[in-house]
Amino acid sequence: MPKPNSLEKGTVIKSTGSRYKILTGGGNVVESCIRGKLRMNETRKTNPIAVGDEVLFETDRKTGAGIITALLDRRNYILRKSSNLSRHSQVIAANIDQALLMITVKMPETPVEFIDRFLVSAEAYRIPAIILINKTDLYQPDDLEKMYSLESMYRNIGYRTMHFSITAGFDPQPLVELMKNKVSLISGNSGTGKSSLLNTLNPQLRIRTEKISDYHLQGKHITTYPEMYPMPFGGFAIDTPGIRGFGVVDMERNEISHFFPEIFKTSKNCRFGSCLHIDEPGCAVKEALACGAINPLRYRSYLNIVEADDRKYR
Ligand SMILES: Nc1nc2c(ncn2[C@@H]2O[C@H](COP(=O)(O)OP(=O)(O)OP(=O)(O)O)[C@@H](O)[C@H]2O)c(=O)[nH]1
Ligand SMILES: [Mg+2]
Ligand SMILES: [Zn+2]
Repeated sequence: MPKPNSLEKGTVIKSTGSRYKILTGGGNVVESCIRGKLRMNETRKTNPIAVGDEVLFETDRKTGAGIITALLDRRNYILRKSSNLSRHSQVIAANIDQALLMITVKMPETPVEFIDRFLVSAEAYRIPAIILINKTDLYQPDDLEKMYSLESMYRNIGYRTMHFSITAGFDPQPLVELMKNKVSLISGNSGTGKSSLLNTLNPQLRIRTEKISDYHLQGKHITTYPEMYPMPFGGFAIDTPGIRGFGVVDMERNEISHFFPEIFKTSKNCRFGSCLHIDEPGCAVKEALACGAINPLRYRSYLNIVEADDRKYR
């Protein structure tokens, strides 16, 4: 009788949907696939196992390849839908300490609604989110004005923001302090400099980066699969492909406001407990909007998510 292969525990550091790289406790990296039975279980998710997942795997004695046999309980995870109306969702990463959203005011411009959809998801999965604004070297006075007003909008709500230029006069220290000994997800639209940041923090990495398109002023989707990298100061960072749109997942209409902290706080004073803050009488959110206490950009993002949700039920 052949001896059964021994089971080992490891962390998924790369996932292409069919092939996985696993980091073992001993620091080895094992190329793996996934046992068929495991794959069947979760039908609505395009990827049953994601970067950051802890798994059990067997090693084939002959080839040295791993076979994932079990997914261990997740401490947390963050999901997105590829579009609002899509029924399929994708686990972006699991077991993360924080999500860093890298945005740019131009080259490319990150839309506020994109930021807000990301923040809503992070709130929904209770993952602390921090906004990083990159490419300040490119900003003219009007761009800088826009940047400061974004920062003040998000700081007033309670989000931490930082701004810098990775390629001009970058001081890594604030990021080192932020990311030290933590698992950080780096997210954002294509071309904002996510991979560049990780190359700068860990020069051994040499992750591929590419100039954005001159014509569309958009990134070219250079990073194609999420991958987790060790950081020299302790901890890991997960580089992810630039996302086009961020669909929020499975929320009831009356739940969406819970993930806009300032709207949620204000909504306690609405006349009706069921208020959706659209056109109900005695709506404290509409009042706060009228007097400038709630930012109209945030309210617009809120409405767009509620209305996208509306379409789902038609
Ligand atoms: N001017 C300027 N360019 C930058 C800065 N940071 C990164 N870049 C450039 O922006 C381009 C895109 O950077 P990447 O790191 O590939 O962007 P990414 O976010 O990883 O993009 P995807 O992998 O497509 O999602 C590269 O040409 C970088 O050199 C910056 O601070 N200022
Ligand atoms: Mg990249
Ligand atoms: Zn209301």
